[in-house]
Amino acid sequence: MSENEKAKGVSRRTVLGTTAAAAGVGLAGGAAIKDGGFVSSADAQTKNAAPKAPAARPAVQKTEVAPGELDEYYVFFSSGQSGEMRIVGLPSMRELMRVPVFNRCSATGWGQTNESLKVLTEGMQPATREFLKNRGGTFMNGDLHHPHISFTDGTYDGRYAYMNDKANSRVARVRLDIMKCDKIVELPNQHTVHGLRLQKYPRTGYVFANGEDGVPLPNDGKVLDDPKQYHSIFSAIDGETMKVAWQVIVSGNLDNVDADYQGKYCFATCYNGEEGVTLAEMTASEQDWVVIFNIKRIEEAVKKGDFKEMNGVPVIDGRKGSAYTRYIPVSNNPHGMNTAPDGIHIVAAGKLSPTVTVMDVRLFDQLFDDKIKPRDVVVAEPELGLGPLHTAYDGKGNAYTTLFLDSQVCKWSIDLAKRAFKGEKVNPILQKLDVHYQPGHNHSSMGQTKEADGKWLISLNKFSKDRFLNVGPLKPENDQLIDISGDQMKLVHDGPSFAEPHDATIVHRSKINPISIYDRADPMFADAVKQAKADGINLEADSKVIRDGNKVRVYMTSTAPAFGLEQFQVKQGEEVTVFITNIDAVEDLTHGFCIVNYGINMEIGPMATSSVTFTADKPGVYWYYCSWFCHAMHMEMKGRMFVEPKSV
Ligand code: K7E
Ligand code: CUA
Ligand code: CA
Repeated sequence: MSENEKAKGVSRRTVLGTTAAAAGVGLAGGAAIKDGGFVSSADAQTKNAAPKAPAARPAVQKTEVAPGELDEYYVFFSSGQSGEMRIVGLPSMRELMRVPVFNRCSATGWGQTNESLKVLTEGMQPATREFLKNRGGTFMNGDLHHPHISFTDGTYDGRYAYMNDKANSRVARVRLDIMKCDKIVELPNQHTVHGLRLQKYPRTGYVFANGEDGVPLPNDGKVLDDPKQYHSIFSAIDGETMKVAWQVIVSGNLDNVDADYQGKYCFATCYNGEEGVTLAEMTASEQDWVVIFNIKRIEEAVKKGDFKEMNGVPVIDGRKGSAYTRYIPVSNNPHGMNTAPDGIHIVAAGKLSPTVTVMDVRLFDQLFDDKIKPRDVVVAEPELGLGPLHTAYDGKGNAYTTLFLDSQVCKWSIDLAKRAFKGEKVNPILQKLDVHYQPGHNHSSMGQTKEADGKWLISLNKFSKDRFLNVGPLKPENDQLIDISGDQMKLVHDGPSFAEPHDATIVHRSKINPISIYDRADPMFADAVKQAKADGINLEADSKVIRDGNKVRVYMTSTAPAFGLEQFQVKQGEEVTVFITNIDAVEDLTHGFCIVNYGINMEIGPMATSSVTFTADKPGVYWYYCSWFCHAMHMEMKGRMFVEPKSV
């Protein structure tokens, strides 16, 4: 390939084209992958060329949120391999907050404070704890794909966000009153958790988590290259206790999942019905399937003991032929699984097929009673375009499916698709809108609840290419805002984002009610309160050093602009725990605590206590300072730690 071709981005297209061809990835109807699946990129070059004249703007909903005004919606964004959850305001698309979950955070001390380490480690499998003993005690990375908000009666209740870590098979929960992660559970027996959705009715309830990769059970090295003995697992986690309630072994693997509005069923796409381990094997068949799980039957199986206990979890056999599941054949390698707000229709996106498969959940009772055949639950299968990945809804009977390869959002009518399926000569496609470029998920405002309001759609595009100032070879993703309130979709905003939003949940602001000042009884720092009590310390008043053998506990208050202690002394080699209590009961008055040249920093929110433990292994004078700008004399908010050398 010439330098010129490379410069034109041909390499990327060629790579995809070659891989796809090698794998025998065929698209139904003989459709070729248009331009290798990527937009032609003669203009995709990365010089900061003169700006193009902006296209004329059609009349749309107002996106400007003027200074002092607030957004109407919260968007809870995943960040993929960055490992955090992000909060964005819509329609401004301004990033409001980052909530560290599976990542380390320099600002807040997530991954370093005792409070965060407890969250990061308490739900670990014993073997993982052992494995990480000499590696910092926690995983350093995470891959957060799917953040979803807890439900009561089919709509958001503002209690929690739940999310998965594809990298290390974990599920986390963020408390929406303080926007901090309070629980993480590592799923046993499962290798990778990809799709994650919640029970919508009567409430959450269960957190459903798909196992993507198959591995031997147990995965202890006795079986290696014998894929026939590999299994994928589906998990249901209790959203209150954050313990795994039950797991189901499935045939094939699992990709994305969703649940009904009746609390009876959940369903997952499978792209590897072949149970292959190479790309060629995973795409060899004509068809894969959607697995439907019968929640009531599974709960009964747990009650009557029809399971094997593995790592403390009841594991049910739900492979083909089981009473607990049904397998609906769909075109090869489906991806997204999305329930419509009508509570009736569910849509599996074809990915390698230009079609999506629409099923009617009202037929599932008959399906499980064997009164109808699996394919009888399919009520439409419209052909939408190339690479359908995910579907969103407006609550008015329309669906919006992302077309990865076509770089478009396709708006279509569920009703017209059903009529076409019955043979009527109607076209279900209402509009196709170009997005920039290669969309994965898309989301509509309140669209994953029974209160879908049909106002906004965001398209989470995997490539931004020429849409922003060039920042080097690593480009941001592009989250595009689309007005869907009228008959026609209208693109209104480009929003760059760092690696890498897969999924987002758009929630009306009336559903979310965070606090501004911590309650002193907050469980996040209950351990610190307990330790202080044992040491005879009143955290809100006392600043004092407690010596306990080789351990030193340093308690201090922080109130702008001073720490309770201007100095403290420890001995080299001692294990030091510093507890800081922010006694400023003032909105937006956060302090930080950073020890220079000791690698320590943490956030202390208004009326919170934060603590950090380290070994004072370097002797000398070390200044500590407040890292959160809090006062006119913030620079002066500091003190000294003296580390007395070990006597030689
Ligand atoms: Cu489609 Cu992980 Cu939801 Cu990415 S997944 S796109
Ligand atoms: Cu306290 Cu800056
Ligand atoms: Ca397949």
